[in-house]
Amino acid sequence: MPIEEVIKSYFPFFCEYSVVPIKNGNINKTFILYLTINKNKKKYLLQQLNKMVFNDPIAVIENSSLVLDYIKDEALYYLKTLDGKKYYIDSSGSFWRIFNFVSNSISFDESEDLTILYQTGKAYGNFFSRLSQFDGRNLKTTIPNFHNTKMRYKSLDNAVKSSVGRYEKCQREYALLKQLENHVCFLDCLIEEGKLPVRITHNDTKCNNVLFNRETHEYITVIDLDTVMPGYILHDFGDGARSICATEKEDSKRFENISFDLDKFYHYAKGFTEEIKNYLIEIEKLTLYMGILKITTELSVRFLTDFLLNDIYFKTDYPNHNLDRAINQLTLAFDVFDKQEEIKDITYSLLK
Ligand code: GN1
Ligand code: MG
Repeated sequence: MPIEEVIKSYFPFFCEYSVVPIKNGNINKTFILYLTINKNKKKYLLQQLNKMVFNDPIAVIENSSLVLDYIKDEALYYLKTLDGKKYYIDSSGSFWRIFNFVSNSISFDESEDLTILYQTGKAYGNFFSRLSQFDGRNLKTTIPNFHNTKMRYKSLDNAVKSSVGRYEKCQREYALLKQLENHVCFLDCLIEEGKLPVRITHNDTKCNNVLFNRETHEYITVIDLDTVMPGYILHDFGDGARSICATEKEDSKRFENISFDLDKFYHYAKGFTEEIKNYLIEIEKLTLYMGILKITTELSVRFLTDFLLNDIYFKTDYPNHNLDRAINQLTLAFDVFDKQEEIKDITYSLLK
């Protein structure tokens, strides 16, 4: 059993173990690991990294370790194997790691609770501000062009050309996404021209990547540091907003109910901007809100591309899953597009 092999490399003297898969994330496989060692019951988080997505898994571990050490986050840490490594490669070549299980913590896929919305913004804003002086030259780019929306569109166009049998099912969605292309890709041109400063960013600021104290609902820590890399603040702001301010979850098929909730947004953005506003330069303040439309559209583009390529990237539960996700995010993106003025006013007033 590979899992037993993994556990033995960390804990040679365990008596019993069980693993419970948890459904968080579309890329890696995650389990809660229950162990009994000397009659003591322990709980950990076990993960198998997706090597197709992260083709340099050691860089992923090194980046996240550097960042965790720098911000002195004591809530979350890697366990080490008996030979002192923060990962284990099993006999079939799979890549594993174990984290502590953050006690008394909870995460949310969605929330109406204003404290949670505000605290989500604060958590990611604080993460950004704590890294503002970090020397990013030591970080590797684990996924190049991760939030390069222009490149994501190119990949979509290529997938349309090469797809066998699936383009017919998503012509409407493709055409709708093309309508948004220029409205978001001009930001990548600004980036190419060096107009936006490179920062150290999280790059996957989904609402369920924040752990909260179960009772107080204050944030404890930000998790999933796999894509911490040099990047741009509008992407972190936008990804968090698209995920927590939507009225339906990312996997919902109730498309008619999907919209961008401006009240939720106010609370999320308040938390985020309070933490970051003293660190931003003018052009970052001006473009911050545009990250929401960019990342929402980009995620729809990514889901649709993966659908056309027969689901090779994101985990899926059924044949049209990626298409449904693409429609979900596309619907949200068009609502964000319609609400751009309000979103802008809220963001600018909070940044004053
Ligand atoms: C993936 O696996 P997870 O949920 O942490 C993806 C993100 C997407 C997200 C959408 C490395 O993140 O970019 O926003 O799915 N991560 C990667 O749910 O591609
Ligand atoms: Mg992730």
